[in-house]
Amino acid sequence: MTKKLPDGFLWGGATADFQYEGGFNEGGRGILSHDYETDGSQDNPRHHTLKTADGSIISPKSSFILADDVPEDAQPVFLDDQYYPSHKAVDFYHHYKEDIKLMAGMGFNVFRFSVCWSRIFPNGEEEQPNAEGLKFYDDVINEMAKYNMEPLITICHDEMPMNLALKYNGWTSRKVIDAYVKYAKTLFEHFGDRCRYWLTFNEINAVRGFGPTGVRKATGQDRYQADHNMFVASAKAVQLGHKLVPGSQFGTMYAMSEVYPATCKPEDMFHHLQEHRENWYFIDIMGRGYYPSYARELWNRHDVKDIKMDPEDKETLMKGQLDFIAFSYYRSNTTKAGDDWFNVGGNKNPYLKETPWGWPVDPLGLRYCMNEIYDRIQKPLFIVENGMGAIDKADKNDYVEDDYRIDYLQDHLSAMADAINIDKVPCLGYTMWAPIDLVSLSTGEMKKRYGFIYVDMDDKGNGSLKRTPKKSYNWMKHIIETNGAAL
Ligand code: BGP
Repeated sequence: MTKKLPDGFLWGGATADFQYEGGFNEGGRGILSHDYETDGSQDNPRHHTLKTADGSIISPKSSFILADDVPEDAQPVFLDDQYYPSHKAVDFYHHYKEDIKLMAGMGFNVFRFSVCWSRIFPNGEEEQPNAEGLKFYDDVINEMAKYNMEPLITICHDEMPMNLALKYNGWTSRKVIDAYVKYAKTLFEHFGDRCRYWLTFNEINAVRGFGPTGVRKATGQDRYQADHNMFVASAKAVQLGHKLVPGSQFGTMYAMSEVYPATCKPEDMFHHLQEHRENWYFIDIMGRGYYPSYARELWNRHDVKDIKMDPEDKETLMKGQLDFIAFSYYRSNTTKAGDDWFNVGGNKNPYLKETPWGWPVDPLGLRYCMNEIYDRIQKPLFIVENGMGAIDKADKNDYVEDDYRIDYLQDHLSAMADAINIDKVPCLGYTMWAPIDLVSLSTGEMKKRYGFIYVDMDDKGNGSLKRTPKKSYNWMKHIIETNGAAL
């Protein structure tokens, strides 16, 4: 069966502002929740070390953004001896022309990037947006247009202006819904003439492991309240976007990893069903527009007593359903009865090889996921992240022979093509994570690289930042040229 994809298929790459952009104190940008993430050199790879105004040091253990004990009146400051990767990242802020040209060289017709919320509303609550921030993304989008590359904009990639996190306890507050909708409206009004595809959130179900952005003590009750508020925020943005940007299409991005039962023991299988619902919860609510019947059982499992909902939320969710289902896929997981709900991925799958980071490599799992999501929601898909984090060894000319990456992508793209061509699952496009080396989210390091393009920079931000295509660059170029036929 041919691997050639339908005409109009979107080929591209995906990035996130705080991992890629840098320029954290330029162009009027405000402080972002993720500006406090340190590099991966400490025990906890995603560490946030803050010093509050009263001089105390806070090192959170597990929450996504805020330590459990950040006081309400905290004014965190940066520590001099600490390296914060988001501040510089790999400096797309000053390299965007060069980077877009390199991506266009591979034939990308779409590029997924996230707008940095605090570049547009520095503290999240200003009356007027920051004109310099809007101009930066104008420049980026206009540069892309020169190469017929269209944007896929992530409105919120895990982050928020730090002020909103501290003042309102992040997404637990409906005030943040208002701030988000105002921010989204600004983007629609400003970029809507050049952007048809939008993602309201990145990996919204990742709150399972990380906790919702900006929330202290992200336990069951607060977590599920924050989730609800994000569902409402997304649904409001979708409705507004449809009105303000005719023809626009919306997704929210899910972290998908097919979860297998460890054995065919009925208890493992039932646990697997419940485990699935931990993720389907998000897709069902946002894709179908209402809470599923199993929600109550899920809340009970997480000690959730009562989620505050406004009377009009039900209608908002129904009217703000997503147009397509976007997802990331890197790996599959295996679960068994008794596993902690937060410990997905703790079991080995004896049938799969793993990446250097212990992520099982499972291309057929991608085809399985695509079928499963489409069977359930019946809306087109968009694969907006997939790729292989590896330790790349550059030669003296900064050239990397990344055959392992080519193998990974070859197998995953073939599985995707089979889902589209054989199983008839509609899929709008594929944006590989990340077309250029950038800071890894889970480790805060540059050691874990994904790109087709090598960036000369180490974990502490040292290096020339020179960009050099890897072997996979030309390979991908050929795949795109043939619209998949060469797979
Ligand atoms: C996803 C995120 C990305 C990205 C990717 C790879 O969860 O949406 O931001 O970083 O994972 O993860 P990592 O960088 O930890 O390897």
